[in-house]
Amino acid sequence: MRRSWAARLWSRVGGGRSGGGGGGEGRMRLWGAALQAAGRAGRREGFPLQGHDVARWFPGHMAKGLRKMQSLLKQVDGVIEVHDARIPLSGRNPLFQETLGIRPHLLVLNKMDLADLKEQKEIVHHLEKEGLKNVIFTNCTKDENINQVVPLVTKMIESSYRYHRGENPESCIMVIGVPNVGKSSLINSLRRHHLRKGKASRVGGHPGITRAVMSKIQVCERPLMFLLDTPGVLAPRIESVEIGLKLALCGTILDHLVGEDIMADYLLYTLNKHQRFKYVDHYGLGEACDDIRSVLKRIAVRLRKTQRVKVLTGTGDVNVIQPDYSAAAYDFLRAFRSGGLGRVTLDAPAPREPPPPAVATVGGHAPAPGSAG
Ligand SMILES: Nc1nc2c(ncn2[C@@H]2O[C@H](COP(=O)(O)OP(=O)(O)OP(=O)(O)O)[C@@H](O)[C@H]2O)c(=O)[nH]1
Ligand SMILES: [Mg+2]
Repeated sequence: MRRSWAARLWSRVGGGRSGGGGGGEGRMRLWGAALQAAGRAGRREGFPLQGHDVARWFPGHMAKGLRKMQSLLKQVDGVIEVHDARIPLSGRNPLFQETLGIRPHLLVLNKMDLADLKEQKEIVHHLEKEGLKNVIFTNCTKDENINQVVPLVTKMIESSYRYHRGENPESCIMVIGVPNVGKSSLINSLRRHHLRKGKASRVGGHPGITRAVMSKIQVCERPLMFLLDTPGVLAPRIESVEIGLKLALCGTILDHLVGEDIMADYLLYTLNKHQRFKYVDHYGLGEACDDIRSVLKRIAVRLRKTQRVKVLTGTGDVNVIQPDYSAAAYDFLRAFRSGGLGRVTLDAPAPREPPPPAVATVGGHAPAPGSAG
């Protein structure tokens, strides 16, 4: 299939492991180095997107939900936009900024437990440049950083030019975001943290769990704060196939609308590109590889996921046992989504601009304007 010279080279680099002399730790180190080298040398330089459509998924409940959210905007004091920390720079619905972005706005990058946070600073810097000054990373399943949400929202509301609270001490915040990013989980987590109360909003592992704008849910007593849960809303037109694939990998679009096969291939491409090689150990593959068919075949064999296929030959029907590629792709996606393949961030922030060149000074003083060098 799509097996470039580089991929072949990669397999050879990996293959050198068994042939190499020595053993134990030395070999492990060598193997680690080989993987690194392979990561640089053997991965695909790009992902072929031609011939693929951008997934479209804008069912009725999303359009209805968005209308309702717009109509309720006047009654809320602020907006918490929840997004997936694995795609901090892409996939947010631009309609939110256009139609709902006028209120005090907090961006919660949730599922931080699944994201590779080594470039967190660069990401925050990048978002700041886009005008997003209030960003928090959270893990709603373990209530990590949840204690920061209410104080920050309160501060944002109080410093907003619309703030004239008068007698009414309560605030109401709308929680928005694309599907399956953890909006309802955030509400439940805040209630657990501040009120020691159980779930108030239904949560689920696939997109489209919350179907309608819900009534106000109290999440804190002091200060008195209510949150409005809303259905996940995707942009009616997703910007590009690549963003669609990232959204799909994070489970915000129904898998079958995109196709598990291309999602698995894009996942493999991304893991290799970002040098996240945990999948090699996870499936006992022995070596990194950039050919999805070969990876899925080995996953299927390892998981004993095979299927009988009838093949018509000249002498009659023959039952052939084949690897179940779909089951393997599904397992690969599920492992990624549950963190089994390690922490991965699918977006890479643009490199920071280099600092301006230092002005040469003489004796600690900058040269006077217009003076000769
Ligand atoms: N690993 C991890 N999983 C999370 C986190 N927060 C939520 N989840 C899981 O993500 C899935 C979606 O959570 P929901 O709270 O239903 O997401 P939602 O945004 O309300 O989804 P819709 O209502 O469908 O738009 C569930 O399986 C949650 O358990 C988190 O911080 N880390
Ligand atoms: Mg929900």
